[in-house]
Amino acid sequence: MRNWKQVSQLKLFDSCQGTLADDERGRITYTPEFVDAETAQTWFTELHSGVTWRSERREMYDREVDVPRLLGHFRLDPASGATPAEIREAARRVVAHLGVPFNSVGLNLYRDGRDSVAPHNDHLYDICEGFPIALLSLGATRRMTIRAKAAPRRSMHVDLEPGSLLVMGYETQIHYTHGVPKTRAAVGERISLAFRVKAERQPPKAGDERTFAR
Ligand SMILES: O=C(O)CCC(=O)C(=O)O
Repeated sequence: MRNWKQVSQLKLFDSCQGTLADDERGRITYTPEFVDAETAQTWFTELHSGVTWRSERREMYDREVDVPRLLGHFRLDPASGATPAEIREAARRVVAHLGVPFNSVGLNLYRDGRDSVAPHNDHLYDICEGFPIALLSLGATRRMTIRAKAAPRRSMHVDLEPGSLLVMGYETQIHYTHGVPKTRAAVGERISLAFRVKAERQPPKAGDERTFAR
């Protein structure tokens, strides 16, 4: 297996694919073309126009700010009649591929390079222990930065291409943050589908990195 440093360096110059991490801090895999390019484009177009995107404001320190992207959400247990066919089909494929009973999909729409998600981990009280998070990307490629919270403090930069699937194990949410930084590059719109096995709401667990307005 490649070590972390090799992987992060490799990503700067090459296309990233396969297992990016697989140790006691968790497993991260990247599968380009999980969905073929034509399907990814069709799903992007349909979801872009078909989802009722909402903007949110969140507390950041002592003030409220806009969340810098638009959001959507559908439950999958079972999917309601209002759930777009593209979401149902994407969920079917991701569940079949990973064998994980995802019951929730969060949608993010990045309108341009000013939209982003700040470094964070998923709240551990919000997801079922042991289950990974899967991110399916549609539209423009955006770069995700994944950083270890403690030494050895390695970082990875993964270009999330349309049709790709990034899977982050539960433990990675304890040991890493992930985020999609803003960019000055002229990038098109991107939609991500974040599949999760959601738990009943519980108090925060140790290891949760609480971030706001991400
Ligand atoms: O857009 C992405 O791929 C990342 C989304 C994310 O980190 C989240 O929804 O928590």
